[in-house]
Amino acid sequence: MSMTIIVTGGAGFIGGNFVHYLLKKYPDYRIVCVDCLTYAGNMETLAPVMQNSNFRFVKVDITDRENIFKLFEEEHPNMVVNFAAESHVDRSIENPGVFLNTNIMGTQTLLDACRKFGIDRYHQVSTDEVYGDLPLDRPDLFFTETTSLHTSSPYSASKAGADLLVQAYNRTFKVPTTISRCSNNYGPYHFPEKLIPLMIANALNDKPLPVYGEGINVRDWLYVEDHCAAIDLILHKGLVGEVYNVGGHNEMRNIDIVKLILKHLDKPESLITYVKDRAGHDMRYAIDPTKIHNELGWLPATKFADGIQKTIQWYLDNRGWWEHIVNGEYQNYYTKMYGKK
Ligand code: NAD
Ligand code: TDX
Repeated sequence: MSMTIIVTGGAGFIGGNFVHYLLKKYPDYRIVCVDCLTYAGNMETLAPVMQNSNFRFVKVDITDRENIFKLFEEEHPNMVVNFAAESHVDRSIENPGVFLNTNIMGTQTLLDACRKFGIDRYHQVSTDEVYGDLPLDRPDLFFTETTSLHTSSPYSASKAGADLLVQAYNRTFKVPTTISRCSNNYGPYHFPEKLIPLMIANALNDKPLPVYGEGINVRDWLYVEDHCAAIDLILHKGLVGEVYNVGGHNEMRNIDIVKLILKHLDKPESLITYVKDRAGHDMRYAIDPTKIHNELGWLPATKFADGIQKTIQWYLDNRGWWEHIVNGEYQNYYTKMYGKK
């Protein structure tokens, strides 16, 4: 069956990977990417698909009600997948307002458009951070879909607010929604302000690798393509009104990731620099993916050892993509954020 899918935030890391994934897997689907191109949006990520006749890029802010409604009127989408968000915890500590506006009000605008024009599915791409964190000394604890929301940063609070709104629109207005809550992603096109791409870029440039606190915080890493496959399954087989946790049981300490990257690149550990910890820093994230495995048959395909190797190779092969970023406006952010640490 042919269909039109609006993918918001498709010029960003996961949304960009998802656009590539969909166009490859469903050559007859029409994919309409909506992105306002904040600092995190990059048209170079979409360059390989811009000439595809089934692909359309529209530069619109998801909070821009008039133009979002106009687009729905033009495209009559069957589905919307909302990746568009302010996504970096550190930036949310510096400037919470834009997070609330994009992540909550932008979600409301999209939901209102779905309500007005009708939709088969609205999918909200959420995060494990809505559950808060787990203690390091309780490795038996995991986040399930029924774990209560307990946020730490303005970023996670804004994502939790959006999730609640999605569930309210499902119950009150019968908008057919689903939500996925995924753990930390890594892979190609990852903006080099996040841990893995930042450490790769700095190591390649022989710059210090800034590790927050003692580097013992734990994240549960998933290769981005596995996240794309999970969302694809939820869209096609998931049940309306449901929440699905997505994660691959791959918990690692930050310091171990950083050391692994240095080893792969044959760079010295003396590049590691411990810096002031993130305010409110979550200790450990760990997803229990039993529900999506049992109900939809999802399992991650990429082992971390292979995924990190592929990711490092991608950054070596695509220096232009990230060098444009680290040499551009991002420099000002980097000096501001790490100059005082
Ligand atoms: P990203 O920051 O790389 O990309 C976000 C994209 O959204 C950018 O292209 C940006 O231009 C666009 N955008 C931002 N504000 C917008 C607005 N107002 N209107 C239109 N477009 C706008 O983010 P990402 O890492 O790809 O994350 C995508 C989604 O997945 C987010 O919702 C995030 O909360 C969620 N998520 C991310 C991770 C992760 O590890 N990166 C894990 C779980 C969930
Ligand atoms: O310079 C750094 N040094 C460092 O030690 C940076 C940027 C990060 N860190 C630490 C903080 C975290 O413990 O590494 C860990 C990962 O940090 P980020 O890459 O900023 O990711 P995180 O805060 O875990 O959030 C990510 O995963 C969940 C995404 O950015 C979110 O969008 C997603 O919801």
